[in-house]
Amino acid sequence: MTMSTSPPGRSTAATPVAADTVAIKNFAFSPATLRVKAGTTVTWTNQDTDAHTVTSTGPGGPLHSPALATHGTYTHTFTKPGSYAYVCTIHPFMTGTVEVTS
Ligand SMILES: [Cu+2]
Repeated sequence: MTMSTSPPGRSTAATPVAADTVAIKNFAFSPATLRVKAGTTVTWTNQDTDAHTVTSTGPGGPLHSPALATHGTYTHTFTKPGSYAYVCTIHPFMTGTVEVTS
């Protein structure tokens, strides 16, 4: 049989992942939910051939990337604890969250 099973490490998108990088690929943010400590600089890298943005949802959010070309990067340093939701404004179905802990 050629059935492939997911390794346990590759869990669902909703599980927070402790890291400081987010890949944008296949029209999704990976990991979709990132958990970092306050003061962490997070880097997004676009690995798709389509342009994407990293844009906070709601007013007053800190994330406002330009349209990122292939291999383009965007960084932001999160100084305050909280939950920061964002989308790609070009593809609003692409959503992500950064959870910042103290
Ligand atoms: Cu996009």
